[in-house]
Amino acid sequence: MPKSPSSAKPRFDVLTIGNAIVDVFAQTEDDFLVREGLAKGAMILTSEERADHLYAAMGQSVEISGGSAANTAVGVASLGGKTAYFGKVKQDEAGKVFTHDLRAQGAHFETVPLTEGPSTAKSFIFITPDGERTMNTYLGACHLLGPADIEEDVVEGAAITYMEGYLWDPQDAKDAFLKAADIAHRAGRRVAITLSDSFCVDRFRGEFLDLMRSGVVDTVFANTQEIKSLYETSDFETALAQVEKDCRLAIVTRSEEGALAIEGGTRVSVPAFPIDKLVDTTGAGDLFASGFLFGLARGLPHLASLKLGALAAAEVIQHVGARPQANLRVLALENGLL
Ligand code: GMP
Repeated sequence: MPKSPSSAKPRFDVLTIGNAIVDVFAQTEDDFLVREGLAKGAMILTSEERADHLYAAMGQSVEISGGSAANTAVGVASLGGKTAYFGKVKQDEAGKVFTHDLRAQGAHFETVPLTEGPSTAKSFIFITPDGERTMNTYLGACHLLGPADIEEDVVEGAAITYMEGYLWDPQDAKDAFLKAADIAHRAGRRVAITLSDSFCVDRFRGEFLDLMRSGVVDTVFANTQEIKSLYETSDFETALAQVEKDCRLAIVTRSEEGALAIEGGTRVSVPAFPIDKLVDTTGAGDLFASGFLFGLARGLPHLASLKLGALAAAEVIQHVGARPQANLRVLALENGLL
């Protein structure tokens, strides 16, 4: 819990920290997932060899900068917020593209890139005809993100520090996470985690619960599957009743059923924003978080923040890729949300 609200005006609305990844997308049939033994809808960690195999087996592809928390930072920037990002790339082609794309949005991104060693992370993402995405991630350079990459002044200057549960996969990143959370709370700022993926929750359930119960994080983002996995229940209401006790603020997304926020015994919910056609769900949760975090950082009521989240998510699922293609601030203004 923050000890006291920081008196200094934040330099950044949102700092996000995560695995820096370039996404490689291809459309595929469900049969392909079955043949390759891929759990539909999941994020699966893969070796470089296996990634090479999947790339060779993949149809025509398109590469777009990604990384869950980086997508969220870009979404906040697109809404007109000030953002910063920490994540590790190598100075290779993919790393340069990733860096360019973040900075092009005006985000502060100064994490020192690797000059040797593992290459920039890539996620090979298969989009099935129903719009679902199945991700296969080679983490590469992400394994080298560590506590030394936490820029203390940036954390202190961010109203909210938001981190991925995915950071629990590379070894040193969890120490980076804990260091950032500590600095943020000592500066009176807010610390949020996204549970990232239900299989990720399965790998680190105990640790994620500890983070919430001990107050290392004060805000949690999860989708239906993740929250059910966290509490090992098939009943959504049971999971909600638990998370309400474990964390000060919880935001739960429910795909086409919308989303809700729970704080201090009060629940606020919104429907999903209407869409014309579901193309690719990659980034739905990331962009939902952008909208909510932007609203939270600017002191909006949760209902307004949820609506911004739903709007940003609706934009990103109507095209391939997890970065917004439209200016979200313009969209929000057109829809009377700002
Ligand atoms: O999954 C995060 C968020 O993305 C949800 O809370 C919705 O706002 C949005 N979303 C995800 N899947 C769908 C969908 O199939 N239809 C619509 N309209 N929104 C979705």
